[in-house]
Amino acid sequence: MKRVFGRWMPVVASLTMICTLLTGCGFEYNSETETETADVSQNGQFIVVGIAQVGSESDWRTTNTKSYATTFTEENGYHLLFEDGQQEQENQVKAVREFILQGVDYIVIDPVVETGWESVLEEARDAGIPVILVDRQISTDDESLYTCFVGSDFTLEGQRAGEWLENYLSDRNMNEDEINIVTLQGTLESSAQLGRTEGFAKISRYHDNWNMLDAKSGEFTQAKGYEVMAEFLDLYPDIDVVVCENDNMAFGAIEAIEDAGKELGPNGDMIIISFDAIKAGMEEVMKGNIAVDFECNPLLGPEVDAIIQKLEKGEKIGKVTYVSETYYDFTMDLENIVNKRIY
Ligand code: GYE
Repeated sequence: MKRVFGRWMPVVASLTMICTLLTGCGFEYNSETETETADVSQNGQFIVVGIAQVGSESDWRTTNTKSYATTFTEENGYHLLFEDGQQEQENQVKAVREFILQGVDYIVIDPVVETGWESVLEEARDAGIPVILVDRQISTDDESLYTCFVGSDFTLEGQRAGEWLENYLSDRNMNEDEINIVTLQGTLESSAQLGRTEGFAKISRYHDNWNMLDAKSGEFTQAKGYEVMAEFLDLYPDIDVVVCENDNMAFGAIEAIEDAGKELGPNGDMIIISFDAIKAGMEEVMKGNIAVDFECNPLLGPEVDAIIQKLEKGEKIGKVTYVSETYYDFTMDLENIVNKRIY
């Protein structure tokens, strides 16, 4: 599927400023629009990719953004237009509309939430621009609105977390005990939140003794994670398990638990189950503050690159590709893995 249109059309381009974080990576970080004629593809020399990122709410996200920036370089034949949605769908939709206007070759979206994408994706489809969904999915009955998805299977991650807890409790002869559980959820209605919550519930619903005391969003941020955990500690005097739907919220929760004078870990007052397994998260596993961390791979740039290269050659691609992931817990010797971890 070769679309010459996007590469040759002189476009109304945005006034660009270089994103501080990614200075030197040669990508454009769009801010206010200004009328200026430019051919971002430089006469078809580059494949122009517009990425509508969620925001910069977590370390996972920072690594994910870096992965795009280091993949979609001019050396690799790309020109990258990047927009940070600051956790607002409205900003992402606006970014996609700008990409359409600019006649990019591919639109890549990490959708902040699952619903509300139909009209803008229809516009992209009408313009003939392939849309690749990355990291999070959308909910729609019309699969022709996007070309494909690549990212994590969040429901599986949540389910494996539940299964891990089952095994942990049975290893300690605690499977009949009353277990009080609170959940720090991610951004509500995002795939990562919906999947992890639902996956864990798939297991918890078989255990009448697992008391799901409360669940509240910590927006995937450390500050909010602290706030929500402090609130839970005030409300519930006897929490056994804290499920944090990402590592940054777990870092906030650890601080709140320490400030409340409680002890973390298998021999302490409560344990934390987390998701992402970024290097700093795994270090907390090594310290015993996080009991288990379910890996979520942020290095999605090369995955998207592989898809685009196939599309360029007219090859078939799968509609949904899940990346493979594992988990790390307090019983494992993690030193070598942590030392090699690049994020
Ligand atoms: O777990 C979290 C980030 O969508 C997988 O978003 C991603 C999640 C990740 O903010 O840290």
